[in-house]
Amino acid sequence: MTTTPSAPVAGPLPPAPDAKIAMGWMHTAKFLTTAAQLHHLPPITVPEIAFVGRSNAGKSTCINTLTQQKQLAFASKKPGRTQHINLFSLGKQGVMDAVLADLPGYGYAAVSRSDKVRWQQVMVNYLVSRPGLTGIVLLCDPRLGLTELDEALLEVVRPRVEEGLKFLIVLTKADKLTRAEQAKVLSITRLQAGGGEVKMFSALKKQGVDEVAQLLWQWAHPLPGAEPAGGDAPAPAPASDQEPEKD
Ligand SMILES: Nc1nc2c(ncn2[C@@H]2O[C@H](COP(=O)(O)OP(=O)(O)OP(=O)(O)O)[C@@H](O)[C@H]2O)c(=O)[nH]1
Ligand SMILES: [Mg+2]
Repeated sequence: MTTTPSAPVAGPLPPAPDAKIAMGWMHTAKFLTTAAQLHHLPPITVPEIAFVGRSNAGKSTCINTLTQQKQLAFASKKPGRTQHINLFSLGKQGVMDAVLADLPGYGYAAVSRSDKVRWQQVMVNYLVSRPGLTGIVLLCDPRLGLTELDEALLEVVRPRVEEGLKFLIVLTKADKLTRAEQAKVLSITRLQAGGGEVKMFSALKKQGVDEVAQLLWQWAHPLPGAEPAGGDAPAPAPASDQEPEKD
């Protein structure tokens, strides 16, 4: 079994904001754009935070819960629902200061081999080379634990995490576990995470929501002088008012 990279060393985080501030900031989320291929993504000059994980892990639902918007990201009982990289802008008063990226999940059995390989390539390229990528949230169903595919992803991002990319494992669907089961899976995953951050989360029970929002706020608002992990210092840009694509 491999372990995740150690906690990032990129400089201190700012103090955690009040939960209300973090949740208010999250609520400003707006659909920005969608792309099937990496080179179709616009260049982003603010911190970008990617949500990755197995298909059906709860990525889109987590984004909807954090942003307190029911249908911002497409969530579905049917795995493989998210097939594009969808970007959402965040920022008060229309000034974009961060972007959330909802990525298609991996490990969905019903997808053809060639589609799987194509997607894995897009995702690896995204994780390795996306400028401005500041943090990765790896979502994981605690009933499955970290699978081989999750561990392969961790290996891919390890060099960037060592350079300061922020990293958080969110164990979703906590409502499906008893308190005792939650405590057990948390400690096992923390061991696997090699000291990296792990949080329990339930969209249904709103468990862990404030905590994750506060951490993402901290990632996106580095202390002045701190080196951004993803590239050049972010410059505020106007948020887009574009509506989500209906499908
Ligand atoms: N009970 C419970 N169900 C959840 C929770 N989060 C997500 N789900 C359910 O899990 C299923 C998959 O959720 P999605 O958010 O679409 O998962 P995804 O990771 O975006 O999936 P892909 O787009 O296929 O990669 C849906 O039926 C959700 O309602 C949770 O916290 N509790
Ligand atoms: Mg999804």
